[in-house]
Amino acid sequence: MSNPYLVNPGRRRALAVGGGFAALAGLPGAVLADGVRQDPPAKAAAGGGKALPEYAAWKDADAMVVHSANTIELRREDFGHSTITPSNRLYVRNNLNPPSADIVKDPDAWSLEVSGVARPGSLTVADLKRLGLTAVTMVLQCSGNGRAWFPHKPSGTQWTVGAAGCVVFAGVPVKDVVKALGGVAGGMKYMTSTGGEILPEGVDPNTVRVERSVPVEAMEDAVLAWELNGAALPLAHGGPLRLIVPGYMGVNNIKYIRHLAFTAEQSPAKIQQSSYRFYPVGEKGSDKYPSIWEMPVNSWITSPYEPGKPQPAGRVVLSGVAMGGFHALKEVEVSLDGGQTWKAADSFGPDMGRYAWRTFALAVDLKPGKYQIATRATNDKGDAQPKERQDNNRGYNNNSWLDHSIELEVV
Ligand SMILES: Nc1nc2c(c(=O)[nH]1)N[C@H]1C(S)=C(S)[C@@H](COP(=O)(O)O)O[C@H]1N2
Ligand SMILES: [Mo]
Repeated sequence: MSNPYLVNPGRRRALAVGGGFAALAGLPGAVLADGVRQDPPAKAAAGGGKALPEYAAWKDADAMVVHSANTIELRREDFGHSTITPSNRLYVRNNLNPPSADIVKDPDAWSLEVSGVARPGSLTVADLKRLGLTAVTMVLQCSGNGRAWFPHKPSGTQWTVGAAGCVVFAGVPVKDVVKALGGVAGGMKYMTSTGGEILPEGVDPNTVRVERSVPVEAMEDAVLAWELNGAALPLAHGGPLRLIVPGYMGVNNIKYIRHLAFTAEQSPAKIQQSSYRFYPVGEKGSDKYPSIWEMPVNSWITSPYEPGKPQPAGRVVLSGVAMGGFHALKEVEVSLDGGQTWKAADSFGPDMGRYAWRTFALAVDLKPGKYQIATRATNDKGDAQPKERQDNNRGYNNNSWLDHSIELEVV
């Protein structure tokens, strides 16, 4: 089969697996209006043909790229336009193998240890359910999302845009739990949470443990969640109980949480001390560099997105998702000419609050030609997406509008 796109739509996905970007790589590559060349992400399709792991077998296989058993992303063309990312299309990222599925058989029995409060103790999920209830719609996004575009090829999964979703979590506000336990103990500056994975034997636990600290103020909006998009939180997303820190990068949202601690210092775990730090290429990570906490403003086009397939001339509705990050989204603009001129796009669909993303659209009339479609979001604080990514060793927090732009051929 010489052209993988000349197939009936039902088979498109199957053939696109592992071939979508490879096909694109065969094209000359997009030349921007200002002469900057943007190469397609070379390694993005590397794991595209793998099967879903058992704990995530319920995911929508056609919509996902399986990089590895612990790293699964949503295809750019499968974000949809209904604001909420269905659970079976939400990306998965595990730093360690997930615990046994047995832990979600009786979610109410899962117990959480809480320390660094006036009256430390253990609470089961059943206990937590009696303390309070809230729901928050938020973007969950891996800090490595967009890593595929860093030219120095940082180690780690070569995510493009699909390590993000906008979902609803329900659970108890952390504030309510803290109140029930007499308040945060004096001098505590961080909220530190520990994942419930079984650690491999014979290694220093601090080198592998998934344990993250965030500033104690983050407690204000944090939730201990047992529900995702209206159903019990699945193991793949941290069931039976997960800490949610809205506006913070994915890594701070600890799955299968077993210990919530208010601490004077940040966790001694490697994942806190040296990994997930923003530092220059070629350097070694350490606590002198900023931790990956607050999420930056970002946006990207999700449709039309059919690499290698030209669009017919005439009216086209360009659409995508835009998020303010830690702050609420203010506006999103679209460029058809690689960032030389911009037009405001309309947000549509429900506004689900500061931490959710918004879908946006711009209808345009396009003559035959090649267009470099870029989007640029700005948040309430006044932060706008920069043109260029900010280089850093691990390839975190890529919100470059240039990297996220797409080439659209119109015939
Ligand atoms: N216990 C635990 N929590 C974790 C992780 C993990 O490996 N273990 N990975 C973190 C990272 S890096 C990300 S991006 C998100 C991914 O959440 P998801 O798999 O539900 O999409 O969970 C975070 N919380
Ligand atoms: Mo992540």
